Amino acid sequence: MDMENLTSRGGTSRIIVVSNRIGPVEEGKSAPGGLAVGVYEILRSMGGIWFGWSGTVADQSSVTPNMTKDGNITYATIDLGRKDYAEFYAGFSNSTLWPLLHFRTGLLDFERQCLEGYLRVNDLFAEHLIKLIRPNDIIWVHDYHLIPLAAALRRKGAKNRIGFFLHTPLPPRAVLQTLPDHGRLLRTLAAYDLIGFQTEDDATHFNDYMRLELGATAAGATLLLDRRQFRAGTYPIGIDPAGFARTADVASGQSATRRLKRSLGDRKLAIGVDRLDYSKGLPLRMKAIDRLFSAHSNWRDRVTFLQIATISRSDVRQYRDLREELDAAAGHINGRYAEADWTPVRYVNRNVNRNTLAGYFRCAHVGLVTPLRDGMNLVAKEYVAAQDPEDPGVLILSPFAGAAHELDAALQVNPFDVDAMVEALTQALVMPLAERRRRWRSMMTALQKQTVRHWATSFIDNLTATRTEVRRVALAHVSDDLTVA
Ligand code: GDG
Repeated sequence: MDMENLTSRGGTSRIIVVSNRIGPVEEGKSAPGGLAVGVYEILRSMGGIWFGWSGTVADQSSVTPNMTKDGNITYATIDLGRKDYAEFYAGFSNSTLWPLLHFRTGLLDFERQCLEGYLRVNDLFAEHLIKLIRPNDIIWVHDYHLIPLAAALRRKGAKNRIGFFLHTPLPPRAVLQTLPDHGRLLRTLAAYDLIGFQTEDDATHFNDYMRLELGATAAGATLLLDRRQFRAGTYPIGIDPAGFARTADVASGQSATRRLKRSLGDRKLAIGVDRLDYSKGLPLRMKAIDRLFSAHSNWRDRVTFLQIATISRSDVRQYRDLREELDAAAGHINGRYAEADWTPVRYVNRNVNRNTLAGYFRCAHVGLVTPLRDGMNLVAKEYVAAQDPEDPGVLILSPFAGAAHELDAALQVNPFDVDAMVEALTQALVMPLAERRRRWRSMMTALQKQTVRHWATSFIDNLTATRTEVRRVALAHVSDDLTVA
């Protein structure tokens, strides 16, 4: 799929991607999230407009978007005012929705004022967008910051095809019910034509919530609610495995990776790379590293654990608390086991260059990806793609990452079970080459089946087809009283 294909379907369809943050995130700035990595990859090849927040907090939110062009991507960005930022971004998006969507109701902070701020910023996005879009444009909205955006656009008269992709998990109905006024927010999803999820479980939770909680009815794969018809589907996000493999291969010969290898000597390397986020299971991972050295003292001085944890959302209290907890955990392990010439844990809060990261993955014997809950987890996929096919490392993966469905040849381990993580670590460190190769080949095949390009083209193709398909189903199943907006 590319812009030519879309154009040849009649009309001048452009793809308009909308997300809170836009990419690529510059080095040295805040942590690049998986969304920016995935969407950037796609827009670079397909072309289109990317609308979102510039990342700048100003006195007032922007009155007009700032437009810049880079190759075939046009960026349209707005600054957020301090109040909008605090209520929409730090407040409702990241203190209420993020913990809710990751099953962490105990961490949920809810303020009505923040919900109002969230709805207000979604209206503001719609106000800017409505001036940018043309009737044939296809609009693809990303993630939990923008749930009510299509409803806001429809109120302003947009008739376009609008799709939504949720990068996080969607928890079951009983968890969603803990959000005050949940129905008001979640029924706005009916304003989209297609809603995409990372896994079947997420899509099932959505269907159950819509039917049992809001009274939506199903006609085939189409849901009907508030006189609107929409579809939900599963679109697991992928990476560009061949491209990432090449990057890792080249980077492994470059100075950053060579320096890392030299500093390890004969020791093995275990690596973790995560945004510093409580969904990623970092304190329990540190506990497992601690227990590896206490319960299996033979591994002391023979393994180094490198954890790259880029600072994220540092104006949200839970993230500041987590940072303190991890500083203490890393310090504690090093204080207890370090030798003059061996540091068990290298803990890095800096944002590392993407090529360098690929090189680090390639020389790591073990990749530790142990989130407590994660929509997909691209790091797991990148770690696999970066491996040397002749001598691949071992991925230890939580079953609570969306990626676990495809990467079933990883060593899967429950991250709440510290002893099980220690066992997986010792197994990974001594795993024979034949088994490593067999597991790696199986995982690499899975990655090649579901690339980031496949993710985007299947979503856009299905979104493009929705109206026709929905109309056909509607004619077959329901009275013509229902609108096909
Ligand atoms: C959300 C969902 C879903 C990390 N540190 C550095 C760095 N990264 C890159 C990784 C990877 C991306 O950021 C992180 O993606 P993840 O998928 O692992 O996690 P989230 O940021 O939580 O992403 C997640 C994703 O959206 C996509 O749908 O998979 O479940 O939570 O690409 O490599 N990149 C660089 N320096 C770093 O220090 N350059």
